[in-house]
Amino acid sequence: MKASKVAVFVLVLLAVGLLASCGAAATAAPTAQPAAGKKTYADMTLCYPQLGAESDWRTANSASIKDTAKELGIKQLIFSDAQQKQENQISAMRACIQQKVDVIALPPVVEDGWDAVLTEAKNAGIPVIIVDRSVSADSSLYDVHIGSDMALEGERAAAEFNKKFPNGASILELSGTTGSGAAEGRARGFRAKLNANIKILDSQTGNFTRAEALPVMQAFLKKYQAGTDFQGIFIHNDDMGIGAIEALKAAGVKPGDLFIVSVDGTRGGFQAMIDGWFQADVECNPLLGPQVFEIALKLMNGEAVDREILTNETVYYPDNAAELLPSRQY
Ligand code: GYE
Repeated sequence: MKASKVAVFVLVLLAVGLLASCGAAATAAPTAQPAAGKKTYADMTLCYPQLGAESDWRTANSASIKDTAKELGIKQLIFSDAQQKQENQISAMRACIQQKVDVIALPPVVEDGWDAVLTEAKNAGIPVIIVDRSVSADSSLYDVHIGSDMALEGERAAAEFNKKFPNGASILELSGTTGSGAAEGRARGFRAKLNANIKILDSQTGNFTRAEALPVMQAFLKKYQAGTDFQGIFIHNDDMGIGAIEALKAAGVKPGDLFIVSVDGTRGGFQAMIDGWFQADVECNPLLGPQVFEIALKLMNGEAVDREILTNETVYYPDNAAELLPSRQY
């Protein structure tokens, strides 16, 4: 090609390029496209070191995370199950840090003992969302907490006992995993609001599982006479409530003999209300997937987020449990 022809060719190329870019600018939808350099869900690798599979609440929480990841089309979800062991969660987190994931969303099994690994994530520049239960670590070590107000749930449970027993009573408590934000918060809120004339006779942990609650309830029933020594039970989740019901049935206790308040609002809890075992079920919502990913994307893009995002919840009662059960999602 001669020099003049080359020049014309280059000019034509430049003109075509210019036209193409003008056209693109004119037709691009201003909001549908991500702003230049902005990350999208397709860029996201999110690490979710789930704490276990101890309850129906947890199963629903895991499903919410997995389903939302699929719906949004994120690049990769690194999901693991720590079987209620903090050391497993910590090693899963360390593997994610090594892999340089974009965001870690951690549902911590217990409150204490996270400082070291959170510092490692921070030093690696990986944002951390604490999901569901809280941590005791300094809030500078993570970006945001998304979950329920566990103390408020305990307060709501206490209000039910106060209403039922204006002249006082003795009750038992079947509590969740020792040292977990859920159990500690519920116990704290419960004690803060419970009337002074209602005595907590005994409190033992059933680790949030049906299997562990059953023998705890059996031991309670050996020690204390239902109806005489105690009139009610505060149970920290529906799964433990279902385990406790088995023990109560075996001991000849009938639905309604005791005033039982549980937490979560799972289908199992609704069934227990319909069957007359639970007199109230304090809601705790596990469907946190959509919020977790929305906040994760904001963090990836360096956008500001609230430091504490609390779930809006209520209390359910037996009177409309049968009506609501078919629409329960977990
Ligand atoms: O109430 C219980 C689960 O942390 C809120 O953990 C969660 C609790 C929930 O095992 O069922």
